[in-house]
Amino acid sequence: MTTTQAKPTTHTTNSRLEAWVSEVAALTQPRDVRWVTGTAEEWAELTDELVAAGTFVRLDERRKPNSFYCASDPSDVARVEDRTYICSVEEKDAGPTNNWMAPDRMKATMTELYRGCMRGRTMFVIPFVMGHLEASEPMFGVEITDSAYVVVSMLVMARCGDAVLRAIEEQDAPYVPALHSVGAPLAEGETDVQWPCSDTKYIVHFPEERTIWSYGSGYGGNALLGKKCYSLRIASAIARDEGWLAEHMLILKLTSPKGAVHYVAAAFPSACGKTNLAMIRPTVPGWTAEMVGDDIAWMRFGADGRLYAVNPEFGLFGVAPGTGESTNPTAMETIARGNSVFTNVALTDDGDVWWEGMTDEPPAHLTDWLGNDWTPADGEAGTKAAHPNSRFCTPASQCPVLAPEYDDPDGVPISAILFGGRRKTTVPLVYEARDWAHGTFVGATLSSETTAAATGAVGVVRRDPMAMLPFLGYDAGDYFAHWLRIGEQHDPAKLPRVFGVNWFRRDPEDGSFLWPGFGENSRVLEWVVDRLEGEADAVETPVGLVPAPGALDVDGLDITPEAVEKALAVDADEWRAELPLIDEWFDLFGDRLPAALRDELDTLKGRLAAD
Ligand code: GTP
Ligand code: SPV
Ligand code: MN
Repeated sequence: MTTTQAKPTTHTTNSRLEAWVSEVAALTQPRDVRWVTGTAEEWAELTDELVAAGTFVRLDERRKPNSFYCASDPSDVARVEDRTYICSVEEKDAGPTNNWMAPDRMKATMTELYRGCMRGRTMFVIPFVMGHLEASEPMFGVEITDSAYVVVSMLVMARCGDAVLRAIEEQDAPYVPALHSVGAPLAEGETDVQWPCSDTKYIVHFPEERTIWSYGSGYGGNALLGKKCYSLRIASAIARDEGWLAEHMLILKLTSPKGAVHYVAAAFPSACGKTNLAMIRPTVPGWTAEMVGDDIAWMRFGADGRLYAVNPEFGLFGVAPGTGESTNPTAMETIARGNSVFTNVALTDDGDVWWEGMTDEPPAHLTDWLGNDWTPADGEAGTKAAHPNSRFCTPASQCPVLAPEYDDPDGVPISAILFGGRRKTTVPLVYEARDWAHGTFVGATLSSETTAAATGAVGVVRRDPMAMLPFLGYDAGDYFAHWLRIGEQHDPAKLPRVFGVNWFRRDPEDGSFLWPGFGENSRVLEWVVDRLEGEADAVETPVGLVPAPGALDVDGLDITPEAVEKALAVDADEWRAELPLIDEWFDLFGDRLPAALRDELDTLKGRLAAD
């Protein structure tokens, strides 16, 4: 890493980048400017500094090598959807599901916030690329941040550093400028806090300019700007313009006992099971599952007419609670290899981490995420040791079942897309859409209970189209039209087949999950792949095709046939209760709602009336 004073210097031959860095430094007034190079020495230097500052606690080298515990400010623990804006030139282009402000007004407001906001801090410049550096058109970005935590996390989550900067220079390539500040300047001699942040937060996107401005938060999705801000909000706007898809989807490689390979993408809202499905250890004998991606898929059509997906990320930013040997042993193995940052989990007395769901029995004593002593008695009294949205940040390369295709810049051909949410009622374990337009309807009407991944109430059912509600960079009505257009412009026989899933249905009698989930979800994947191969039977219902009696493999499954039946059931009364909610949802889009989706809704109404 190179260190300089905050005065004009030459660090890059790209004069536009040099000028932007100087301009930001002049506005934000950092103590110094450091260009991130991506070396192991730099990682060691930064993590040492974070330990010295009290932000990081180094974990025990034998338990979690080169890994760190970190607790945020208790107010800065999740994405802030109410502070997230799409500042398109015209309000209508942000659509009814996004916050909007005129770009000039937003820039004026934020420029005043940025003025002097890095005083007393180091300003880091992180050249990064989302996706492969060897892609035919690499998707570059440069994040400026005054948070070393953000730098360390970005080094895990994206391909960063000198090689990227050289490629930007050599190709004179466009890049997304992404400006981030925690918004906590330090006065002369003022000692820093463990987790600087501001009560004023703005997470802002200028889609036409392909620019990101973020202020006030250090939390992942608000601050690691390559992830949701670039790879979903900005990229979705680029994808609409260029005819591809930037989606909140995991990518999974499945190999059947016969050796047939299928790649499946799945969109579930935040904290609804993507990382777990991406890392699934199948319980069905003979099946192999490998991870390509766990959160984001960029999908483009190949010369052969099929839809190819790449994972633009380099790391995993996973929900910690619920991750344990019995649920996600793959993740446990990934983090055991070290090189990870754990935020808002609990710290054990022997320098390891713990969270609810890691083991059946908690350790006898912990330091909880708020820094308090914690014993199992506190747990019984309802105090969580880890924040529900605590996260592990770990290199994807450490995943023991990472598919080799992860390294292929051309990606993998997708055979099936799953849309799923967290629904206690109504939505069956699995159902298949009749065709692409119906699949688009299934995605556009996807609903889920809110989770701790965003601030606000948890457990409230809302529509979350394609699991993209918080991540769309433009009008959702136009987004639906984009999906439908893709179906019209491509060979239906080569398009992925679309399925809906729900691992989270509850028994109305006792509130327990009807389906065991996790590794057992391989039974659903088996049915999906067998459908693709023409080998599994289905029956028509008003909402789509569900497994015919006996078609879902339940051999050796530890639940009653009645529970399976309840999990798979399509109850016409429950679905009829859903109709006014879908009507209300569609009304939000006015004349920007594609007619084909109204037609799908009318078809559903007709089928339910006849049922
Ligand atoms: P983001 O990183 O926020 O996008 O979340 P995600 O979609 O990757 O969700 P993740 O796989 O991390 O799971 C979130 C929570 O749901 C964790 O607590 C999991 O233990 C739990 N979970 C995941 N899969 C299942 C399942 O099949 N059944 C049940 N009951 N819980 C699950
Ligand atoms: C999500 O909330 O969907 C996440 C975590 O994957 S964050 O990166 O914070 O968005
Ligand atoms: Mn996510």
